[in-house]
Amino acid sequence: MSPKISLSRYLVEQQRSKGHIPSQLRLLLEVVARACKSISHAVNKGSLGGVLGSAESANIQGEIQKKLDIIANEVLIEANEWGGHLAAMASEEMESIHLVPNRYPQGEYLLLFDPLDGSSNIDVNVSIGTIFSVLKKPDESDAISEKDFLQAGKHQVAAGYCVYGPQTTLVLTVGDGVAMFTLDREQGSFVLTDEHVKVPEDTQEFAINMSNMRHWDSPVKKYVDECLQGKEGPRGKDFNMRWIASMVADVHRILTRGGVFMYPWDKREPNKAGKLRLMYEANPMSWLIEQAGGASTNGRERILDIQPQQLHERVSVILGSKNEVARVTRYHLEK
Ligand code: P6P
Repeated sequence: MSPKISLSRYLVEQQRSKGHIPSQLRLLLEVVARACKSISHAVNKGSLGGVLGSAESANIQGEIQKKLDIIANEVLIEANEWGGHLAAMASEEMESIHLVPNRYPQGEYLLLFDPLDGSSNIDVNVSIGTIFSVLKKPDESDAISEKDFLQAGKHQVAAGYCVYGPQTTLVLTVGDGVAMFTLDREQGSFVLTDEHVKVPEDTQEFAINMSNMRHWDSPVKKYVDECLQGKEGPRGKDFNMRWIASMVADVHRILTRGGVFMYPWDKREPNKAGKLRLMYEANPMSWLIEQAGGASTNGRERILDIQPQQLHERVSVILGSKNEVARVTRYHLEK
């Protein structure tokens, strides 16, 4: 029986062997992991903890907040304020950035997060999760402002998510592949369960909200129609479809067994690039997918190359098995 490798030991040994997890970043990742443990505990209580249902408030996105959205956001802020590793934070649940209070030392990192993604699934006991992205504070800036966050996803120094499902699993990259850690509730620690996550280059499974079909652009319609034709059609093979309406759960399935996830631009709100947010949903998930050998585009360009203009800007997302993402992207570029 090989010894259990905890998250802390993994980060120390990665730093010792690869040298790209400075102590402040290691502290940041351990603090985020501890916050995810607290969020998992609150999520797992469900109605017994009085945390289900709406908070009777709306966020910057105009979405009704669930009680757990606010709890998760507060847990992440309180956990990260005092450590001296952060200069500021940004959250899907907060309109503007959150500066580390002056009473605490300032660090060199910026933390962005969707504290509880997939909120529509909370009350029906379907997997949800926390998504996080870490950037470095620009050296030249002293007073941190929103523009310091507006860095392309390729500049992330760490990214990950914690999925609260049958297991609570933390999935992490610091730019040297993707590792998965499962929460051992008896020990209270995350234990390494997969160190070299790889997304199969091909797949027979696609994920999209089919109810939006009539609003899609033609490249997406062409791709999905070919999948639905199965082995009698141009793809020569049958496809399966999944849609959990929780990006963390859909991405976790793709990291585990392959697939292609699409939340593309559609005609419902033509002035919006897409539904998902670039900075704290698409960028961290895209880096994880690429680090595991997959691909991620907005239909036309690599998501990690997109220069953000606004903190909460949205983006069209096509990510997963490399060869499928290449096909969908090709259909967009041919249009
Ligand atoms: P729809 C959850 O609200 C989310 O942001 C993603 O996690 C998920 O993939 C998507 O929206 C689901 O959207 O329109 O299918 O409910």
